[in-house]
Amino acid sequence: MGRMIAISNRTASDPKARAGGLAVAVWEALKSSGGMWVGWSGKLVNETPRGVEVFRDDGVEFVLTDLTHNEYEQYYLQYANRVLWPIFHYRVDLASFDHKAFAGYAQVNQRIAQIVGDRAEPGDAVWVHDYHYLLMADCLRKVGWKGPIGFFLHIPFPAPEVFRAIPEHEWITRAMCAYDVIGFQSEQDRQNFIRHLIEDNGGEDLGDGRIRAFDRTVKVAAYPIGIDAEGFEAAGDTEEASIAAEKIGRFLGNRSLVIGVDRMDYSKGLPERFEAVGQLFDDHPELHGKVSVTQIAPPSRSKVEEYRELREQLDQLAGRINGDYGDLDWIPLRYLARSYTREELAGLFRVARVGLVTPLRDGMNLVCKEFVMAQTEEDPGVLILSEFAGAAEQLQSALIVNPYDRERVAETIYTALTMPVEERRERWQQLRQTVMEYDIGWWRNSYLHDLEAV
Ligand code: GDG
Repeated sequence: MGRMIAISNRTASDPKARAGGLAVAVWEALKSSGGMWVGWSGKLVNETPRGVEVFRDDGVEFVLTDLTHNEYEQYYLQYANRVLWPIFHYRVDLASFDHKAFAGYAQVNQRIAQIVGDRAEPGDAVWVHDYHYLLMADCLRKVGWKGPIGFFLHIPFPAPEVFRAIPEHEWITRAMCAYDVIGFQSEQDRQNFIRHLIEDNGGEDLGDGRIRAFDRTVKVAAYPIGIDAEGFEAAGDTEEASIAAEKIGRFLGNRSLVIGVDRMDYSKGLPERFEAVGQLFDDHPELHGKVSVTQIAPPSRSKVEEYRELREQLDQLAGRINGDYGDLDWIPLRYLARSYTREELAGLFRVARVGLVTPLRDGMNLVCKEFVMAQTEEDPGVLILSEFAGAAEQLQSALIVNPYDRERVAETIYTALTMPVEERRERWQQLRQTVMEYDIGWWRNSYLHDLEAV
């Protein structure tokens, strides 16, 4: 195969952005093929024409474009983040539809396609990432690109009944069928999409993952994304990790730590989690002063109203819970609206007795896999995982919960806190094996294997 051309909203053009799972995987795939990475520069300009910035780093060619303020508003803030994100996470109530936003979204997809079309050569393969670029294959075909195009969706694909709430759903589905390979995080997502093709669009199942719809044949499969498992394990052994562990240790004394780390997003179930923590201290007065729950939640998308409202809701809830249960020498729920480095997180995970990962919906969720890799055999912590995270299909040895069931989540935290070390070890070993086997390298290879077969 020739070069790999990756397209994503943001690229890892800044070496500091190459720490996350996706960025590492795509970066490695591009480096080995002398590939190209196309996306938004992160800069906003007032008028067209705006520039295309091209530079090379370590054999990878970055092609970045600025967006106008108007494009940013329609494509990114409105359509991607206020239509697709909420709907794909089953939050029809939070979606706000607007035909103008879709036009802006389609326009940016077309503009990026033009940039790629001008540069792609026979033999190259295109790999498109995430919900920002659902229409990309169709746009690329329009500019004459005939080579293979793969798509990977990092977030869930909803049940067809929910997807159909999007006014432009037909257009989107038809455009998606211009891809050769469509990858999802979970079996559930894959089934939702196939059901939508067959039941709503007259598609036909051809077997071995191939579906015929809109006069095209598309391969549809699940490729659960993993983490750089060894890398994260090693992050827990760094000095930065020990310093963070020591620092929180001074605050904890001999209390047990329950930890959560999530981008501040309504899909992550944070208010529900806080309520469950309140319930835990209500049901178990014997835990007062003995357990500290720490939630790290770096704010995100603060330009979107629903995210600002979430912030206010969390501030209030944390205040109430600490007001109700706290004491002179004890803060039951610590909530830190800021980010920490990957090494610091690894250090904090290692100290924690319980990892709380309770999203209401999540494509995969990488935090739960990182939590597993940060534990040690001697004294492993317990993972509590939402049944609505894609990762739940793989990590059945975690304590699986329904994040809406406050009383049950509270009781599960109690179970985790009192679990004997033998059981903790057994569960952790199973989890660790899965996270190691299905790591980020496995994900990249299995996806690219199918794309190359096109
Ligand atoms: C999307 C999908 C899917 C978090 N806080 C800090 C920090 N993080 C890191 C975590 C983890 C990453 O960010 C978050 O990944 P998640 O998978 O948990 O969630 P999303 O951001 O919503 O990602 C998701 C993923 O794409 C990949 O396909 O799994 O379902 O929604 O790596 O550790 N990192 C640092 N400081 C923080 O404070 N450095």
